[in-house]
Amino acid sequence: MKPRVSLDLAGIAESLKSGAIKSVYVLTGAGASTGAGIPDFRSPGGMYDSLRPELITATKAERKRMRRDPINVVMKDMFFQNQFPYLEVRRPFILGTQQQQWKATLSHWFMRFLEEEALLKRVFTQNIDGLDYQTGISKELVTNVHGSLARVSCEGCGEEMPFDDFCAKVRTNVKDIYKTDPSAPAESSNINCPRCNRPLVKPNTVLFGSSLPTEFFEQTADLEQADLLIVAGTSLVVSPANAVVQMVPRDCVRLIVNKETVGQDLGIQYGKGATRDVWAGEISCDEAFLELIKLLGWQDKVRKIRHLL
Ligand code: CNA
Ligand code: ZN
Repeated sequence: MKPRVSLDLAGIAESLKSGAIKSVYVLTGAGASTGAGIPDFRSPGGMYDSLRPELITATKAERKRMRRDPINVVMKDMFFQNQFPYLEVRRPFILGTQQQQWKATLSHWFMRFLEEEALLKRVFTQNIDGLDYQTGISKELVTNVHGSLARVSCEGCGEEMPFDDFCAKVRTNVKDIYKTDPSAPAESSNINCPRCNRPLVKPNTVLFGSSLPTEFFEQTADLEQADLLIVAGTSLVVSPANAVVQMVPRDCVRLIVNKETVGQDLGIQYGKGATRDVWAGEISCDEAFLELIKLLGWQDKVRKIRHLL
């Protein structure tokens, strides 16, 4: 039986310092990167909010589907039928990545600090922005559960294309209908695969309806060693990634760093009834991790990287 951890941020910090907590696993989502300026899916101003199905769909049926659930933009069968919605919605993200527009936040740096203290066992990130790596965290400690924007390949045959070549085509072949030509009809983006000639070239992100990378299933097996699982900036609605919260042992403490409560349907408990779950409260990921950094006495680590934030 593991030693009892006082169920608040101070108790978690104390257990990290005393060595009562040795194995920390992290599950992050889009909310861990909103502080860097990248919108998430479900917050106000996010993809669900800003989607304009009438501008990116080709048929009535597509429009109906996308209005019913915007997640259809990143559905596999939709992409095979019409690549335009995915490429158009993802375009600012793709080009922003090429221009290295975003910087890692304190939330990303906190994972690196955990590694420095030999506490971090793994980060499962649902994010595709690659910000985790900017901190110099060991690549082998990061699992890109939903793939990444950094590589580009054909969804049909797997042929790879250099990221910059792809970006040049994104820029020249797709009209910026949201900004310059609101009445432009939806059209195919015509980024054809150099091998199979189908227009299925896209960043290596996992479309809904596709299976996750095999590493996810191999690496989640280690979760049974977790003393602490930090869940940061995710609505916990996307499966199977959300199942990570159920794969840790029953006595593993789960720290929820999210500005709203999430995961009740997965057994996360809030308030007085919570036996092993701690919610950092209605604060941002960066605020919560700063609080933890102070409790841990890691302010010096922040001073050293402040010029990078
Ligand atoms: P989501 O469903 O949009 O949920 C985000 C959660 O974070 C919500 O519960 C928000 O309340 C919360 N949140 C937002 N900002 C903050 C903040 N600053 N501090 C604390 N909490 C905050 O996103 P999920 O990651 O759960 O959904 C999974 C999808 C979204 C994955 O497949 C991602 O690839 C995809 N996505 C990724 C990115 C990225 O890589 N940065 C951006 C947008 C979407
Ligand atoms: Zn191909």
